[in-house]
Amino acid sequence: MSSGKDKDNKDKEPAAAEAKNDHEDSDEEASGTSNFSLEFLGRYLATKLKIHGDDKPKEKILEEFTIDGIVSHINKNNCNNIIVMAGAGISTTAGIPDFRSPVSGLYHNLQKYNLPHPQAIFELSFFHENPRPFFELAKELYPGSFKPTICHYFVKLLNDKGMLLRHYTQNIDTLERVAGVPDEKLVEAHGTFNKGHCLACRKSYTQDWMKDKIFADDIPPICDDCPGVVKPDIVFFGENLPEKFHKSITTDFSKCDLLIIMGSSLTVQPFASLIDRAPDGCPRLLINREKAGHQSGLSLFGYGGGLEFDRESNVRDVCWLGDCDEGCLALAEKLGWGDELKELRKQEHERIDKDEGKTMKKDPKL
Ligand code: CNA
Repeated sequence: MSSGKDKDNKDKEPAAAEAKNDHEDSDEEASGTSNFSLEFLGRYLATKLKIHGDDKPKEKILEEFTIDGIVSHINKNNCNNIIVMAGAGISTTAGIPDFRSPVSGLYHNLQKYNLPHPQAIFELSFFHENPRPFFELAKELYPGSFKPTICHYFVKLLNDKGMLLRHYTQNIDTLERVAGVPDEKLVEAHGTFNKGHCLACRKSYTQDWMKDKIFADDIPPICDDCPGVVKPDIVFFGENLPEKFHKSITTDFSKCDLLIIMGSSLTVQPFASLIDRAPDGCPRLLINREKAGHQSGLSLFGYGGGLEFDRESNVRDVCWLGDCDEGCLALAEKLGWGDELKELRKQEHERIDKDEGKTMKKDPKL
């Protein structure tokens, strides 16, 4: 990840943007302003300003706006530059809660940490004041206690078949790595528990070092060389995104021949805006429990942007609503890899249980 030494503020936007999004949500609720009226206002302004980014006639790219349409696109075009964008929803069936799902989401279960507000647990300013809640939560969610899901193995299979250009994940649980997605194909946009650094002298620490400290309740872990606190390299609100993220997005998206987005509310910037980097001719498939990305950014102002599956002008976007594992399995089955995917998951879970002897919290069955 880009180090905390780099004080370029450009990347502080993500945290600010998310905080702003959340703030805007509550304002919206309070004032009763609906997405409809915002969209209406946006389209009205777009008409007045003569901005018609969404109106230009476009060539239809998919035969149908379904998983079948996506499969036909893959087969006809021999897609081998597929980009996957993933969020917390691909890991919920492994037993790791996401942020925003009602009842089960982390934000709804943080009362015990007595925080000023839920996001504070991932805010650097609060962490400096009181790092304990973050480390208590880290203990609950620590990598090594969970097994990858069908989604993670689907991405691994895409790579094995030479079809994956890059997997961009917002997740910090390292399950892509556990599933065998190679480092060069992986962009961990919000960092990872894989490594850590002393916040004072920047000395680097391994995951095992941090894990030993955290599980021995030696919290917060203190640097061996100075009195600084050691923090896993996960990106907090107010921190820069990893350099690999910025380098990869500049070259990857122009090549993308299919974008698959799964398990994300697409509310955290700049990650969410990556959907707009896919070229015009590139289909985009959302696999999620709820619609996402369709009312984001400039789309609210009738100026293109965002996923288009709800718009009459849609030529390329598919929304598949349901469980990510089921969506990936449906896609794999239609590609003729259903059994291979199930077998890969079974064998890998057996291997993890046997070789690593880890005590897993859940073994979800499809
Ligand atoms: P989010 O905002 O919590 O959204 C998750 C989305 O996934 C929601 O739209 C859910 O409806 C959907 N969802 C949840 N479970 C499933 C499922 N089984 N099948 C289909 N859809 C499902 O999370 P995002 O990833 O969009 O937000 C980005 C945050 C979350 C990043 O900064 C992450 O670091 C952070 N996060 C990561 C983890 C993890 O590493 N596993 C866990 C919790 C939060």
